[in-house]
Amino acid sequence: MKNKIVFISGASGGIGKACAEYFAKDGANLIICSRNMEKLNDFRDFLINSYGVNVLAIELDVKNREKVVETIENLDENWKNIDILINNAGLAKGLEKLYEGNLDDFEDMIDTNIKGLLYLTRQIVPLMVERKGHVINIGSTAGIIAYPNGTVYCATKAAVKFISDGLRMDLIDKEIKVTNIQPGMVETDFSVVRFKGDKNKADGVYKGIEPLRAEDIADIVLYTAKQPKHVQICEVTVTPVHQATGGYVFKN
Ligand code: 8X3
Repeated sequence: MKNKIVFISGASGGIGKACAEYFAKDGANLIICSRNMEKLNDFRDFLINSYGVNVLAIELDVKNREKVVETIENLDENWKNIDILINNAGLAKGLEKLYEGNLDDFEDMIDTNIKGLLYLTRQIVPLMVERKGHVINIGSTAGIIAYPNGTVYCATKAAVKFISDGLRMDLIDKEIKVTNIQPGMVETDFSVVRFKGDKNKADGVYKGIEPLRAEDIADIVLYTAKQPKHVQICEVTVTPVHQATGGYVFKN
């Protein structure tokens, strides 16, 4: 990945952060974005010092359409040569029956997981069409089969699958690959965010099962990015050994 430019949303924690480290270790230069600038600046310094790559850290809430447009338009010309876009920013909020759920949570998930991904993709893919590129979306097993109390989250990840499929078709005559990575249970702060800071509840999700780690996903993302130019990995579904679907899990 030497001299490649990789743009990663949601890069201050979890899968996005692990991806940034794996790509930096492999020599890529990075544009890392997050809402949390304090964490992001420390992480940028760590990446530069540890791996000697160039890293641009940008405060960005992908929900903010104007800010996304402005951020990409205002990138220095060199940084506009983005080779790989990793659409990682996403979240689950709440675990409730749809008819009892919180509308603000619904909107937060839809605005981040679908609209934010679309804003970035719409701005960055045109920068790739004259050259070549790769869009890697972080979907979910939740986008393949719904699970109880997760309807809206699952629907947003189903949208990520269909956006990935449609974009792959739209780019059929271009040298641009589209990959949808669909992880099952990954222990990050995903469940802490879902349960709005309730750490006990979040820990309960992963009790009795060995979940995936963010690094497991980063390793797969990097693998998909390193394929020969004629090889496009369209989808990867990856779960812990004791998880079959989002809602079907064996716990000891
Ligand atoms: C997260 C997958 O199974 O934890 O995208 O809902 S799961």
